[in-house]
Amino acid sequence: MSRRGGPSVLAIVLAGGEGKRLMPLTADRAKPAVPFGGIYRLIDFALSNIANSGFLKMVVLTQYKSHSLDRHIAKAWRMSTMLGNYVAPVPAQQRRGKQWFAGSADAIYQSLNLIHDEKPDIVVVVGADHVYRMDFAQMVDRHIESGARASVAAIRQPIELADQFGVIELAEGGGQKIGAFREKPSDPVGLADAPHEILASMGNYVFDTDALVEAVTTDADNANSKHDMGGDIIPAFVDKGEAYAYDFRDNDIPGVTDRDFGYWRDVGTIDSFYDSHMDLVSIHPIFNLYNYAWPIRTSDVGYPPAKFVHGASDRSGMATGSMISPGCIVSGSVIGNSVLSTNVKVHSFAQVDDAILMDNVEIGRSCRIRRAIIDKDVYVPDNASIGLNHDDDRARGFTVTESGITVVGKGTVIPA
Ligand code: ADQ
Repeated sequence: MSRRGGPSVLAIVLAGGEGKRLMPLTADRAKPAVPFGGIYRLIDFALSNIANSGFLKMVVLTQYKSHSLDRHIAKAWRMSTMLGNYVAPVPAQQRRGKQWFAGSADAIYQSLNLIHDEKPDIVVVVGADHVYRMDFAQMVDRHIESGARASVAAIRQPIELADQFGVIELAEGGGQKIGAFREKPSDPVGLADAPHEILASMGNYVFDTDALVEAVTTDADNANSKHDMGGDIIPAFVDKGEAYAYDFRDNDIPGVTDRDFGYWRDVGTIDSFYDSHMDLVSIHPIFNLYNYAWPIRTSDVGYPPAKFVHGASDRSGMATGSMISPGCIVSGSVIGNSVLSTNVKVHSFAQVDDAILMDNVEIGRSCRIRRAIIDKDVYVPDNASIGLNHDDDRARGFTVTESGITVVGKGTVIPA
């Protein structure tokens, strides 16, 4: 789809990540399908950014445990009147026989037919694992102005995190040309003006179509390659002097204030996932879901409004400092500092604090829940407690992080 007068752009969303560090939330779903913020899935942020950028032709490359991802895309995005049929999930083509799950560059290689069919001028490739707002159209404009064949979105990060990122070193001469790119280095060098920071790749790229096709085709024949965008493809462009960095600080988003300017968060661990939810329910969250100038879209869940009733207790159910999704019923119980996804029921005399409760969770009478994440379809029987005694939590098979967050996996049956 081309913006008026602009180049034609195809957006490819890499959505095959395993998300091992998010276990048990990724036990049977890919990381981009992990529920976030009550009504969203992680992939909604990437897809909303692309749609808001004006790029309505997008394909989502799914590989790993993609069932719930496919379902979500069909419900939330393929049926969307705005996008018509443009969002298409594309499973692995299995061109490599058994070896169908390889790196992200292989996923693009296996789907080259889509690029050949579409014949875009530019291909925008984005990950699906992060929470942020970004206008990719501005990055495409800068890509074209710079004469780059490949552009890499870049953000400063603490040097301790270098081994989680592709680290960019700009070429000498003061421009945005990339001089070196090392994927997850263990011996990073800090920036000249900020020795405790590095310039990290955000895993979002803009390519001239012919250059991308050639790069992934050449890479596919390379037996020494891991077929990884960050590990193999970008370094190859850097070697040829054709890669430029795009500074995320130049990205100007409507409605974004000083506070959330530059917000980009990998919710790749339970702790970061939990913390970003606690940010959402804080008085002045850094990431503002209520910025309608750059809306984050998801499926229309079709549930009735959340409801607060007396139930068996002598006072009404209530929630403070919380986000309560449609379909929830809070009956004679108290919720504080929590995020409730759709269709959650909390019964009388229960107390839920600092928690994330996902779809269809039901909390029985007089339960106590604290600092916990409870995944979908879990029934917590009357009088149970979760998050108050970690030994007890572990004995029941729940995951407890070092920082003391208890995670109950999807569909776990908790004995009475
Ligand atoms: P990682 O996130 O570690 O680093 P990767 O695991 O390849 O890299 O994930 C990148 C994206 O590709 C994710 O959205 C993931 O879901 C998806 N993906 C991975 N393998 C896939 C496959 N076979 N098919 C489809 N999708 C797949 C990357 C870059 C770093 C950069 C960080 C930023 O390699 O250079 O710094 O992202 O977080």
